Amino acid sequence: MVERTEKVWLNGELVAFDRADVSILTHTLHYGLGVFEGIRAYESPAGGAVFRLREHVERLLRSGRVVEIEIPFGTEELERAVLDTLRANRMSEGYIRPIAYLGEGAMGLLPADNPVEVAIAVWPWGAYLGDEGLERGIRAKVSSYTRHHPNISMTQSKTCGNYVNSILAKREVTRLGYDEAIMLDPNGMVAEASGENVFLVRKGQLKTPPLGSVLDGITRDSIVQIARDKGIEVVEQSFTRDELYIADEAFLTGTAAEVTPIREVDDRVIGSGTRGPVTRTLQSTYFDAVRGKERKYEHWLTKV
Ligand code: PPE
Repeated sequence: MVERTEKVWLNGELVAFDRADVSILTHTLHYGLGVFEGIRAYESPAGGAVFRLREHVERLLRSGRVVEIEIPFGTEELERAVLDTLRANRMSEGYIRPIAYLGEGAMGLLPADNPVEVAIAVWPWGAYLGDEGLERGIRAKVSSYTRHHPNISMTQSKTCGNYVNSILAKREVTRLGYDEAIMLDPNGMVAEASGENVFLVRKGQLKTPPLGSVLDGITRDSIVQIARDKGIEVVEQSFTRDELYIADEAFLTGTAAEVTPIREVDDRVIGSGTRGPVTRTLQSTYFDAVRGKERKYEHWLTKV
């Protein structure tokens, strides 16, 4: 179970965790139309810092725009709120979960005047796919569930309801003994994992599916920048599941999962069956960047 912290930010105020309750008629609870973010803060030599706070807050606002949830706070207010929530809980490292949801008002599928509520919770969260996963890599399986078609549920918004599809996929493959689900888009091309973007490495080149059926991941973007800075060629190009089978290396990226190597897909060993050299380099630079140990990427950090 996730560890409860003392305070939650709710609609502009820090309140005790137990007082941050919602009504049973919360519209989002019934129909899934809400938007959320996942952000991490890390301990750095200069104290706690949030990784790419501005980009996460902006994506939250964009998510709202896509599904017509008008968030009644601006970028700077939300940035301040994230920092205040961490401080109120005396946390310099951890996971941050802002959520904007439709509160109590109308029921039914036309939530015209339901209030838009905004909450920010934080909690300590270790390696999402395990410490061993970060080091040795995880075993993935292609799910029988297809990832969203943009005309069914749009993919550029982190909409709460989108994650039903992710949960079905994740449950399916973990029940079979795998660590993570890889999902194909409606055309059968690799899209993303249940909550991470996917990359492969082949002949020194890095490849990740283009935006369309995948979320514009902030870790994905960070890895693309880090790779290009290192002179590694990066292409955003669709690929099939079998291209993944014959990759030299593969890995997942996400705020929660960070940079997690994939050592097997559908029981095919990827490359050497462990974390490959390109993955290792990118992962290690990523961890240095988030922990304030890479000068070049210090602009990605906001001090708590
Ligand atoms: N795709 C999906 C579907 C997704 O949910 C995430 C984040 C990503 C890609 C990677 O995006 P980014 O975090 O900006 O690099 N998934 C969040 C939710 C995890 C959860 O279990 O909750 C996350 O990583 O915070």
